Amino acid sequence: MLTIYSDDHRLHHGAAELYRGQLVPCFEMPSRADHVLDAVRAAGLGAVIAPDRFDRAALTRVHADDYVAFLETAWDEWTALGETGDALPYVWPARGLRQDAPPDHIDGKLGFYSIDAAVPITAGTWTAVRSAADCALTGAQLVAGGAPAAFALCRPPGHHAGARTMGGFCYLNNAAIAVQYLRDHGAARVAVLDVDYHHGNGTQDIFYARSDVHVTSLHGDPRQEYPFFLGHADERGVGEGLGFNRNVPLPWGTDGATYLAALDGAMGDIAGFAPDFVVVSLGVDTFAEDPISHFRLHAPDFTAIGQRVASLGRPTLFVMEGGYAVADIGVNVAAVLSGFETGRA
Ligand code: Q9C
Ligand code: ZN
Repeated sequence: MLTIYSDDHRLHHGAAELYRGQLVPCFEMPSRADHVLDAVRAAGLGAVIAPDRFDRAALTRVHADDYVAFLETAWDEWTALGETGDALPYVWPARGLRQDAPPDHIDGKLGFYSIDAAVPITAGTWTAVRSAADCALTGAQLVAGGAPAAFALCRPPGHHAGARTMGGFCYLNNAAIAVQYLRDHGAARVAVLDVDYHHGNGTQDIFYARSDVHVTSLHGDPRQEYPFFLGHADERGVGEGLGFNRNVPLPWGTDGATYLAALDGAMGDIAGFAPDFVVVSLGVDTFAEDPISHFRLHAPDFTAIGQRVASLGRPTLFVMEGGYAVADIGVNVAAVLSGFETGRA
């Protein structure tokens, strides 16, 4: 399968994030993508190509126009204050505060358009974010055109970004943008399978009231784990979308066997939906050595995940999400993709 990748991701490099009361170097760093690219090449998965440039309109099919405008201008508004470091939010419209009155000042906007502080905006963030979305869109274009599979090596990741919110290292929801592109180019039904360690709150929220997109997420139980405020098993969708969202929260310490059994339990639902395409939000932060996560998967488990996805027998777009054990990310991603290729054969 082809991999779609842009060097533009390097332009996004936050300095620090809050971690247990301290400012520490951002876990979501450029070298993550380098390791994935190296491993994809070493595994001989296929050529690596640059993304095409897509219209801004492909982004606003999923995200609100005012939110995209915020992302486009945030750095300039920040530097106009004389600031030179990263832009970070520090106040949010939580319970008891107004959510219907976007502020004018950049400090207010940063909080209005975010769910947490793990989203530094730097000089090159918008360029990197836009190119990551282009990678996902190029992958969607490939599978829409008949390719059996593609891998969008997106950085920064996307699944925590909602229609009008950034959060959890995510700005534009690359997977959701790709799903909507597929719907706009002939697909009747698209299934999302999110195997990142964290619940894909943004993806869930974007498609929650829709029956044309089935979203399944396996993740750390939100009673114990980020994002804490979405991802419970009783979230099944709303209105027309009722029955088209499935969450499988799992406890800290979940090992490969338990994880794969849970995945098997969800596969019938996805197959029964008879999707025209499958979009996999591919995080490998379920790895045993991940520094911010608490599952215990190893390389053979990632191969098995790829084989399970292949068993669906549908054209599949893999979209890179999380994974922070930097030296191992590439091997684990390549294991999923190789498992898919052998499972398909
Ligand atoms: N500051 C993805 O895997 N922060 N995002 C955890 C450490 C949020 C993870 C606390 C983790 C977000 C795409
Ligand atoms: Zn994650």
